[in-house]
Amino acid sequence: MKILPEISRTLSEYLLIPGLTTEDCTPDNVDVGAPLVRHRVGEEPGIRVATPMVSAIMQAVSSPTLAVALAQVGGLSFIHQNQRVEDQAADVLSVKRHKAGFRTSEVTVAPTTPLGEVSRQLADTEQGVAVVTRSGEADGAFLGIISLDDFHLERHGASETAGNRMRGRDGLVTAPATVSLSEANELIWKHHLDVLPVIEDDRVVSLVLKRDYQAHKTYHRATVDGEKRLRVGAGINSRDFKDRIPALVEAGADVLCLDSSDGYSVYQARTVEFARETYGDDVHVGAGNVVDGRAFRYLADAGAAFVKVGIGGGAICTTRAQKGIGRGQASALLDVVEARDAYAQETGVYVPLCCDGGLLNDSHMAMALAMGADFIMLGRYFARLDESPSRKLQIGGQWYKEYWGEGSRRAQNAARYGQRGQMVFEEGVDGYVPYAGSLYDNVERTRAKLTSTMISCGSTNLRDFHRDAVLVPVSAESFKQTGAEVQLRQPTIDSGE
Ligand code: RVP
Repeated sequence: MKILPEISRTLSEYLLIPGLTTEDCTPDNVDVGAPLVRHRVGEEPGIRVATPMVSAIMQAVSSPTLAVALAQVGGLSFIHQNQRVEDQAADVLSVKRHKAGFRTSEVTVAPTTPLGEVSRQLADTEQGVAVVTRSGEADGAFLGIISLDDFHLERHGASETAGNRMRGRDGLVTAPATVSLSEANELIWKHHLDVLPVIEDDRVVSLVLKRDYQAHKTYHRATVDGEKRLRVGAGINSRDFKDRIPALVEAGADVLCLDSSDGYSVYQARTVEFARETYGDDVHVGAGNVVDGRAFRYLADAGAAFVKVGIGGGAICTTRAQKGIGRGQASALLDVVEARDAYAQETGVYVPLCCDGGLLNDSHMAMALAMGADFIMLGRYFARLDESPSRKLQIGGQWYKEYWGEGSRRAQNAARYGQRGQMVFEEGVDGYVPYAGSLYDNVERTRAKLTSTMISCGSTNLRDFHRDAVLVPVSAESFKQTGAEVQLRQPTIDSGE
């Protein structure tokens, strides 16, 4: 037995001391971008994020809808692994179908499809335009397009066919698959188009919509791959990885992450080694969670793409009470950061750190990044938002969204907790979090706060922030003084109302 001399501390036990703010420290100059995967020191990583926020590998959090929104604003989601391999791969594929500015047609019909059916499918998928192919299949020969502007059910009748109202291929402006987004937009404006079909081998590979033009301008930070498709991550476990990894790779997952409450295990090393032996450097597998330097070193040596830090701090987590394992997030992070930096110095390889769980407000995020984390994984934060998959409901006049832990009875994620079959005991709870609106607004606000903190500390990028941040532990007494001391007249912006 050994007792570590330092007390286990949380992120709220520290404050940042401002550094010199110079003329360079303007919001436009601050870059909060971060590496996501291991790389040689001084070289560019294979994947970066412009917004250092990723969504937790949880049923209540990372759906395809949330993954698309988060990638659009520069972060990344990890589709949860507590589902059948085929379902998870389908989720990944549906995110990868979103190309920044290019979109896969969600509705394809045949020329014989009745307008009533076209209208129903467009409404179901919230789309305004359908592709018409000879077979009615997405990979069928392209015949034309039909949009809500091309017909009216009352005027043309629900049984009239799409072929009679579509805009035929001959009269359409189209583009080849090699077209860039700016060229596509040029064509749209020049020819007054609302939609530009992109064609390869007589098939529609994507559509560029005029109404997405503004969106693309807005999402200039989007996390995209070399083909401008949105990036997405996926959770895996150390049990069925030989089936799950190939299916996720095939579906186009950009990065994988072992989903476990305690990642310091030979099973994690074997999973990472399997991926490296099978795919070399092409497939990135993050590992964790860990709370000390030994565990970091073990997973980094095994080839982990990044290492996730945090045990027991999650908003829905009861692991510390149930099993007595864990460590305050600040202490865990500081220990692992030291090991990460020593590893980089010794081997020339930088293994990014993800701070996972227990970030209760935006200042915790700044604190974790100041301490040396490269990016942050959040569950509760994203669960509160419109884009999360959970139910929104009203309780006592207030809006909430459901949020449940992967260790809860509801989630039954036995693989994450090293249990077999039905879970024998729970390590998480099932509850509600106050609804907080749209992901786009919330992430923008969080970025603004982080930028403002970095400006106060005199840093214009996260590398400098890691190096120059000065932190101070706070006493219990001064900790009490961080909140507003008056009765509020109206809700704050952050309460999501
Ligand atoms: P939070 O952001 O505080 O909601 O924490 C999310 C993290 O909590 C997840 O990324 C995961 O590491 C952990 N988690 C998920 N489920 C449970 C549980 O049921 N105990 N914990």
